[in-house]
Amino acid sequence: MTGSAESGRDVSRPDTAAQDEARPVETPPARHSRRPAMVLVLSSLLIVAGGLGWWRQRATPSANRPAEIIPAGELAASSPALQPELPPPGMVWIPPGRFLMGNADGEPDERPVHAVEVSGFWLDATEVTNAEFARFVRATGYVTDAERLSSAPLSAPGPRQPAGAVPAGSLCFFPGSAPPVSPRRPGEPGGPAAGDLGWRFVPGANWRHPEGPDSDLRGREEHPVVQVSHSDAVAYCQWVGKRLPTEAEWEYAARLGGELGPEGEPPQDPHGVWRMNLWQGQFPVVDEREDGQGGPGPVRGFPANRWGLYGLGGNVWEWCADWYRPGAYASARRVDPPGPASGWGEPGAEHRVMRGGSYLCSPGFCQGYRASARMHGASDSATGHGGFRAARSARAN
Ligand SMILES: [Ca+2]
Ligand SMILES: [Ca+2]
Repeated sequence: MTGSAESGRDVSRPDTAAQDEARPVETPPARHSRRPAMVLVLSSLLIVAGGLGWWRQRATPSANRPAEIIPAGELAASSPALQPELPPPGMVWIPPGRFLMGNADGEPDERPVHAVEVSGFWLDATEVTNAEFARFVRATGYVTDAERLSSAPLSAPGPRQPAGAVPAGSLCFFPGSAPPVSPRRPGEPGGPAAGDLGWRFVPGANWRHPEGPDSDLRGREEHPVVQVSHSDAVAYCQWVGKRLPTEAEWEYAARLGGELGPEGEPPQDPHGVWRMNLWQGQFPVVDEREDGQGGPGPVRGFPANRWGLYGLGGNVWEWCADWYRPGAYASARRVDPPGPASGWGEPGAEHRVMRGGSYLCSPGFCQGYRASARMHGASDSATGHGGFRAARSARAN
């Protein structure tokens, strides 16, 4: 597991994020030159955030914080009339509006809170399913990154393998394979390594075999596709005439859709019923599955939010269009921000944004299901809890 520990240091974010926030012009952190395959795996380890994710002793929302600091947002006055066309199948119209993006009590990369205006757009009601992705692959012959990229398994014991010396594969999570978690954040001295959190590189793991060659998709047609990279998600979206949502669109839909509630609310309803597929119990040892789901579950497994969107929070992380930079909010455009022009990370493996958390997130560990929480991974990286949903701009009349 030595490689995992090293990778944790390489991808840790807090210091960099804090520095970037103080700098209007960001400079990517200095990096050692590494083999591309290593870079892929290192980057992949970052998006195992449900386990490796940013470790967070999250601040309790300030009791004296004015309510208007983090509002629910508001819709443009004419929004009900702006739905420009008949709904594309499986998509929901998100009316234009404005909101305060970010979280003053969140991680450094969630700051500063800033006003954003979002044009109306279409958003898939659910995460893209295995059945939908299979149709794309059957029609195009597309081969995903995890099916074709050879990567050295850093989580395996023994000497590192040269790039190309091992089969293609991806990172899989195995609950119960790890000791109790450290109170420290992954990557910090004394903090848990990815391997200690239950993650292993598995040759032959890909979207068809999410947990490795012996696994398959039988009975999981309506589960979200996983083990897909940002590049894979973009390819799918292009095929169906859509695109990935921007990070601002995603957060706007989550906040105003009401699914995730105000910041700091638990992801349970007032009766204690879980509203999304998360992890219950001590991570990563025991998932008590109080929400009825262990691992990714059906994309409509929990009630939709007020706009008819399912599973924004939890189930699987969702790729967004934006490049990731920890200090991006300091210079974000107010209207339909597209995100920064380039990504943070190793040259050739720059990172894209992911949102929403996964079935590995929990109130006591990774709180990635929060509306403002940000995660990221290299464009070519894939994991067992990473998927996506697609968006589409309104067509001009
Ligand atoms: Ca669950
Ligand atoms: Ca989700």
